Amino acid sequence: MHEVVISGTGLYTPPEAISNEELVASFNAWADRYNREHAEAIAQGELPPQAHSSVEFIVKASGIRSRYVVDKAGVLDPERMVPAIPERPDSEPSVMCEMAVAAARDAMTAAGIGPQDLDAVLVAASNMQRPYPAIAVEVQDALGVRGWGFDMNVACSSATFGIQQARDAIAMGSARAVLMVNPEICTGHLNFRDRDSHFIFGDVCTAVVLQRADLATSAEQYAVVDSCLQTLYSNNIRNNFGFLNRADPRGIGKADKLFVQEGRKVFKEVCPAVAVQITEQLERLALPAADLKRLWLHQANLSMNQLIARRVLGREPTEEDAPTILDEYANTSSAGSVIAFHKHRADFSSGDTGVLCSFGAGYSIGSVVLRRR
Ligand code: CO8
Repeated sequence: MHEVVISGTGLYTPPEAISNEELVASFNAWADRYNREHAEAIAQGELPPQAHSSVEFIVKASGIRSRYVVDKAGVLDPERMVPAIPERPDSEPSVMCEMAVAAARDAMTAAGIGPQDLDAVLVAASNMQRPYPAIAVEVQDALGVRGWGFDMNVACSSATFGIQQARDAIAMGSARAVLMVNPEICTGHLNFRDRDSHFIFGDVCTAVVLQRADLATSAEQYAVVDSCLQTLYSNNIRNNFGFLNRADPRGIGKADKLFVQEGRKVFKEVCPAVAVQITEQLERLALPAADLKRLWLHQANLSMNQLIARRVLGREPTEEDAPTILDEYANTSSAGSVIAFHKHRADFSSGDTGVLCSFGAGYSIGSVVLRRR
């Protein structure tokens, strides 16, 4: 079995951002118009009125202050509230491929490798823009990588599950190095007219190069000490969009199926499960929590992260213990914990250890112990 390291990470951040203030103004303009247009039905109790969203609620409930998006104008237009992303001809790179290639090049530069050093590409994300050909195979072709690639979806845990797939392939000798990339266009599957969730997500792409330790040459390397995955079936976060939607005899003319969740239940059920998973993993590794320098946690909700970090570390966590990026990026699904790792490790010295952890729909939980070489 080969030892495996992360030898580089990359980040592509879309150029446009939306503040809470802008998002709430758009939502409230739509809600006011909706209430005017449906005044009679609302007065007769046939339809519920749409309440205003609020910046204060969003910050207090989630910690989110802004999000990057692939298209700002389409999201903010109260007539539309859907990103405007024109379909491209098959001869052009897909949007997901373009984002993936940008993040991948960043990660490959950091790792000091070229396409000839990679044997595989995994595209791991919550939403794929098409079922086939796999986005991973398109990315592989765009980068000039020989070998193989496939897409995988484990919702918010796609990246940690992807890291374990890459690690297994390298450890067993079926690849020398794997590019694992997470193009997340969450705004494409978010209902911006749903007050409970319109503020939650943003768009981004992260990339991770995993390599056989004896072949890695980059200045900064993180040994993958251990990875632990868990799935627990739950209906509390769902996306029912799928190819059979059009086959439902009652479905014609129905609205798109988008992201839905029972946020409170998710909070209550997922936080303890994550804390137990990390704690048991550390026990199995005989690694005291006090020896951890950092938790790079999934970025869905600030209070969730504080609760998990408190349970794992057994004390009040600082920003250094569990850094926050969701204030700027919002929930970027699988990419969140990788962004935290990408941006918050400059102070690591040889031997310093941290846990990269994701959690989300499925439920799915992935925790990866990383040690700076
Ligand atoms: N503005 C003002 N008030 C609001 C708003 C709003 N926008 N929204 C709700 N309220 C009100 C409610 O009406 C309610 O009022 P009342 O008390 O009078 O009934 C009150 O605020 C409280 O509402 P909630 O109980 O819903 O609020 P919470 O405190 O629970 O906060 C959160 C809501 C922020 C959603 C929180 O529950 C949360 O973050 N939970 C965890 C969610 C989570 O981590 N989910 C993971 C999802 S991501 C994933 O796994 C994969 C997804 C793949 C990507 C998909 C792309 C789209």
